[in-house]
Amino acid sequence: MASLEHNCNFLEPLSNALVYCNMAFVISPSVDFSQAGSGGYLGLFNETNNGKPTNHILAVELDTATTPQYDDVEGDHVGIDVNSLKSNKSEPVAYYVDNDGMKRKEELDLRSGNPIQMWIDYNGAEKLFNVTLAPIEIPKPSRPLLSTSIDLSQILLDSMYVGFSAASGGIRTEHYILGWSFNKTGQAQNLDMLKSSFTSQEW
Ligand SMILES: [Ca+2]
Repeated sequence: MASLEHNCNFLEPLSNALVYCNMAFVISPSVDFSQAGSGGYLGLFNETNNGKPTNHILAVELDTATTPQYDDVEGDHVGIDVNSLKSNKSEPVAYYVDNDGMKRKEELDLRSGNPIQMWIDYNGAEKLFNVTLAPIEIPKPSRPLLSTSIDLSQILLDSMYVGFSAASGGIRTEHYILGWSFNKTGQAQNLDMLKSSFTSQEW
């Protein structure tokens, strides 16, 4: 369905204050987010519309802040959001190592500046939504980090936009989409051609 590379750089030292460097892959019926909040609102929601089925927004968030009111897992996490900042499912940012029986997880650090690739796959027949991550130099792990049942036909409207949102708060940050591909009806084009140029650069 979609594949992207992500890089999030913190430009100032981290303090104990709640800081945000959040990014999300988004499917939305509108590109008007003028009423959306920054920081924990991901540039997608606000206090009033958060959680409402009328949003028709699906997002896969990469979130560096632990917000208790959204039942966030501790630390950097990836979450599948349906109309709400309270994720349907979320996990600390990590990937499964293929050559170890697919049981061992390696942590990923959204603050490192190292490029990360994320694959978002949806099987419409099985209504299965998978999110898989890995460092850019690692091929797609066969075991996804997040796998959950979602009926997208109940969420998405006939006409939708696909893109990204990023938000910061409490600290100056930069977010990079290094490349992405999307296919509505089958496997998205892989980004191997782009990958070779990324890995030859210093990050
Ligand atoms: Ca979150």
